[in-house]
Amino acid sequence: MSDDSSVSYSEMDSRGFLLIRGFLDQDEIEMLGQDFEAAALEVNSNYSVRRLSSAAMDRLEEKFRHVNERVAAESSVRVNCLNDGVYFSTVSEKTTLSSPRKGAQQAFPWHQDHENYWMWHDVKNYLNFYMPVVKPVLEKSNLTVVPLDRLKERAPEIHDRLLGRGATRVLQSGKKWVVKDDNRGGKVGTLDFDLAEIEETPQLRPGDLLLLRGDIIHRTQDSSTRRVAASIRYINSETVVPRSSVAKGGLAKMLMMLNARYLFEPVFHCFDQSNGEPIRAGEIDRYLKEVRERRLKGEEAQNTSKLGFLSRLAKEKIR
Ligand SMILES: O=C(O)CCC(=O)C(=O)O
Ligand SMILES: [Fe+2]
Repeated sequence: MSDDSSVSYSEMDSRGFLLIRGFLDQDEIEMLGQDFEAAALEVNSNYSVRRLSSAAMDRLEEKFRHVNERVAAESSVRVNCLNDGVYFSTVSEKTTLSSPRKGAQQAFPWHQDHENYWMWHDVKNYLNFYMPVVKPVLEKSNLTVVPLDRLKERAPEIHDRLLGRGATRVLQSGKKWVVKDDNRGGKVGTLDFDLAEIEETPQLRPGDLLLLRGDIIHRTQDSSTRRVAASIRYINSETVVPRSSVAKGGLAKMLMMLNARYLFEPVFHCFDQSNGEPIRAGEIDRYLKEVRERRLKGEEAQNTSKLGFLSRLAKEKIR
């Protein structure tokens, strides 16, 4: 394990992210590299990702647990359940909402993550373990972040509105920057400066860990080199997920959920089985893992029909 005595875990509250150098050893980096090569492409049409195998995640879980304990001891963030993990590559392996064609560069503009916000609701108690696996150039193709303290200093109102939130994008419009609300539609607000003025880009090597809270604004630095990063997600199993929050929202949300219906359809099944009782994130997580297992064995279809999902969404919306 790397020496993390110099890491200030309390920055998870004040800044929303932290960096642990040399978190993975050489064997673990190679293991993830091979796992990436062997992984199938997800049926997600929002972006091109491959999923980590559960064996790869199991091998690293002990290390993650140690970090989560330190985070809990020194900040308000509480996570305890490894939910899922994907590989983000700077090369798109298919046509998606964000990539015009297969083989094109895949770079994500400023955003707070979408799907996890809709699935879990609580993105403060949510961590993204982001670790480059293939990283040819130190100063290129990193993940650029907006530190919470710098955002608060520069745009306190927008900072307050974005805290604990997800499903936004920040897009340039003339001399201003609009924070688009992909959850309900419309905008969260407008910035009169470029986020580049307050951004930070930790220069990552393979095996370094950039740990981000779920509500941090981030983007791909550039996609000029072929970089692959593992992104493993932790949730808090005690979070109560309100059924109405999953389907409620605007058109952008509907489209992105439709593109990732393989993730959301099982969540609705889980609610169906709960007889109207509140469900905790841990129960949904368990069910999703069972579904994943069945899909891997070929016992269940990888995806569900578009029409079926749209009709389900419509029913959920008017419940
Ligand atoms: O790897 C990238 O460039 C984007 C990753 C990202 O957006 C994420 O981990 O949520
Ligand atoms: Fe993201």
